[in-house]
Amino acid sequence: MCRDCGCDSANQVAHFVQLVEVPRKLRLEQFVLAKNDRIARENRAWFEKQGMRVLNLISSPGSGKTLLLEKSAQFLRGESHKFKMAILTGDQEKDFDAQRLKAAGAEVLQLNTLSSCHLDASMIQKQLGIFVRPDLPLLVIENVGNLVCPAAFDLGESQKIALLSTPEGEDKPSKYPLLFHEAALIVLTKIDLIPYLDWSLELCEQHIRRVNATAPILHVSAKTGEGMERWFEFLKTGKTA
Ligand SMILES: Nc1nc2c(ncn2[C@@H]2O[C@H](COP(=O)(O)OP(=O)(O)O)[C@@H](O)[C@H]2O)c(=O)[nH]1
Ligand SMILES: [Mg+2]
Repeated sequence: MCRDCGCDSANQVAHFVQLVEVPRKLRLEQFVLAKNDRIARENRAWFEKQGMRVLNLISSPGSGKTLLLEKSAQFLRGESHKFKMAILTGDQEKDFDAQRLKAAGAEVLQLNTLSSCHLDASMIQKQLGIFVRPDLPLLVIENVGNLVCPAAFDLGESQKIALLSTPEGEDKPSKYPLLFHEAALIVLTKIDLIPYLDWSLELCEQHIRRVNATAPILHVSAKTGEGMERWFEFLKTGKTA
């Protein structure tokens, strides 16, 4: 969790943290995370009771989360009821992503976090039984674009999915290990750009395997469609093979 960027759920707490001595800072940080974890456990129990699957998509801004979800919404429209998807999309401000996703046919709600750089469990809990409903049994959460704080805040999801786009370079899993360690699936996006970059798939996978030995790695281009069938299969079944 970041202590310097105002990422606590209450700004007053973030401001207060700056005023007190280090051990107290640590206690406050633990308090904020412990409170979030408790709400996340409640969310998880609610999702399990309703038979819902919840994916928390985390990556840098611009790595392709929304385009991947636009293509997913278009694909799932033709599928059976049991694959009906809802999307909660998080950004600090504006509803551009919700507009794009709605145009692609998605059931979507924009969450604006304002000063906060991540979604937290209470923001999700407020939507349970309202926007988040069991008649939409797959919930995908597009987290705020950020490789750090969203990884520390459990939302009650079934799985975290990390995206990494080729123009970001190969080394981000080693530099931001928590997200890539926690991810149940890692999606390498924008593979259509490889010919234009000094980017090595082998090196990128070495960085991933330093922090996560087992998560499946997908290679996709939401722009050209390459590799997307494995992503769609994962959305439907939870399996990538
Ligand atoms: N070439 C290419 N561009 C992509 C791909 N996926 C996303 N983009 C572009 O990257 C930019 C950021 O994508 P967006 O989905 O908004 O990323 P987000 O911030 O992670 O939601 C947009 O201009 C997309 O059209 C891809 O697979 N290939
Ligand atoms: Mg987006």
